[in-house]
Amino acid sequence: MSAAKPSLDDRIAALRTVTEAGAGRIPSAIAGEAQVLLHQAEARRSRSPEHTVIGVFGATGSGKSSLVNALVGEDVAVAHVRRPTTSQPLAVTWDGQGAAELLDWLDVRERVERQSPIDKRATKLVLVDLPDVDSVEAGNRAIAERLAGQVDALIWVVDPQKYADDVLHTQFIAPHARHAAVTLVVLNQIDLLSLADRAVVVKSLQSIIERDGLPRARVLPVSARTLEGIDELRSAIGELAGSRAVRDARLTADVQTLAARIDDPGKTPRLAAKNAVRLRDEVGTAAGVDIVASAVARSYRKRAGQATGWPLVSWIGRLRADPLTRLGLGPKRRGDDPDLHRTSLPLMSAGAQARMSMAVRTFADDASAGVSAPWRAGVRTAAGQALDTLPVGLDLAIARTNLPARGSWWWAIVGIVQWVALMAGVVGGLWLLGAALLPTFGMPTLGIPRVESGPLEGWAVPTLLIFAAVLVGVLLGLLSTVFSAVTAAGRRRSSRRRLLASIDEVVQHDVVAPVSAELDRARAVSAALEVARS
Ligand SMILES: Nc1nc2c(ncn2[C@@H]2O[C@H](COP(=O)(O)OP(=O)(O)O)[C@@H](O)[C@H]2O)c(=O)[nH]1
Ligand SMILES: [Mg+2]
Repeated sequence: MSAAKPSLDDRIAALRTVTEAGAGRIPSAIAGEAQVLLHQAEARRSRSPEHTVIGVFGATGSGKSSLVNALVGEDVAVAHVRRPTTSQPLAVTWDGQGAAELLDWLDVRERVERQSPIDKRATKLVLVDLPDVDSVEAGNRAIAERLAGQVDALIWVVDPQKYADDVLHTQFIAPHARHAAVTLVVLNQIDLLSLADRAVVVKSLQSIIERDGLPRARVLPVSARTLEGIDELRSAIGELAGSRAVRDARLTADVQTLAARIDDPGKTPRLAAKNAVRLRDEVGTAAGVDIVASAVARSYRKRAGQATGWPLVSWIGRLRADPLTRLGLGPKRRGDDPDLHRTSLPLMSAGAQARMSMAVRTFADDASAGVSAPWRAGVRTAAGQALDTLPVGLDLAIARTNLPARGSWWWAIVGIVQWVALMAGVVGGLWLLGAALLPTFGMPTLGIPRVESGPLEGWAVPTLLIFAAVLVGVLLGLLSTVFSAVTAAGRRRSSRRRLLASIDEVVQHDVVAPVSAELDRARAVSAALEVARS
């Protein structure tokens, strides 16, 4: 954070961010107040921000109207025919041209305009004489209360008799304590006090004001009758009206106070990549990644067995269905819509569902560790919504995955060799059979050649052919089994990898993204709160 305090604009923008990003996470009453305040801030700032509106508040008979007259130097307030007691606010404006809209917004209809400023710094001033805050008329009280919420600065007028009145302090002054910087407390009618008593009363009033929560508010002793202290009051008003910072102080304090009442979502941790990986793996397992990967391996081995096994027995394999086809994941045909293609995996079992919910919940809780309760609940809800969509989404993702389903190039070669070997064996067998049987039918004898030298000397060639055929068939079968087992294991691994990549897309979209959007919101609110509060 920079050392410079944020401007009022920054604070208002921050509060707006808080209400927008925090919608649903902030108690609705406070959210409502924030809306009202934002609305009010916008309204005030779009209506003559150069004018300073100062309201004169106080109890019945404290001398508010007299004080306004004394400040103006004419009987503007009392002179007004329709005002036996003040029941409608009256605005005295300087440089009033631009202030009309502002007064409309304040709903102050009685207006008087004056030319010469009460202080040279207060060239653009609106001084509002108000009904009594303790008026027996509820309507009058309401007007005073409303304007206390709208003016830029407040003057509290008290008199020596009622300055300590508890109701005035607890119900009116204390609730506006946050505006101490733009509050003046005027002890009027000091002409009624002896010099010695003045000091005592001012001191006493000062300490009450401090207890109200306004330690820095100035207490000004004046008399609207003798005009004692009026120049000091004019000068204090000039000081308020002359500074932009003062004009912004009221809204700044309102934004700060409201922001302080909104709970900070807290320090939001960054999403840990390893947690997303764990989520993917757990969800993948629940969705049947291992079942499919092992089906890919078994399918490969089955087809390898059919293609490369000993031809006399390998056909038996054909009687069993292919494990991949059984899952609805057989070779894809052109024209298949991958988005419509569902697998025939059994619907997620209750156990798998539980495992998936657990993984999603764990992920949400880990992701929101240290975040305040409503935001944590929000993160959990955002993640929980995925539980409805995940089963179908995951199934489609598995169906969409391009699984290694093709055979290996060497199958055909081994297959041909197996057939050649078998043929050789058959030739050898027929040969021996022919040699034994032909003479009994009176046909010419079939010669059986023998090996003439070497280690196999003396062996009949057809017998050797049979032996060689069996040997080649068995050895090749064994060798192929070993090869295909190794390849199948590789395919199982690569299928797992591809399936998990597909699963990851779904998990990212359905779980990780909503959770991280929720955390981004929390982060935005936290950062904006810091600006609005500082
Ligand atoms: N002695 C004295 N009387 C005052 C002073 N200011 C106001 N008054 C009187 O107090 C009464 C109420 O004054 P007013 O201005 O109508 O009070 P408001 O109800 O607060 O507007 C009137 O009779 C005034 O003349 C003052 O400074 N000294
Ligand atoms: Mg009055």
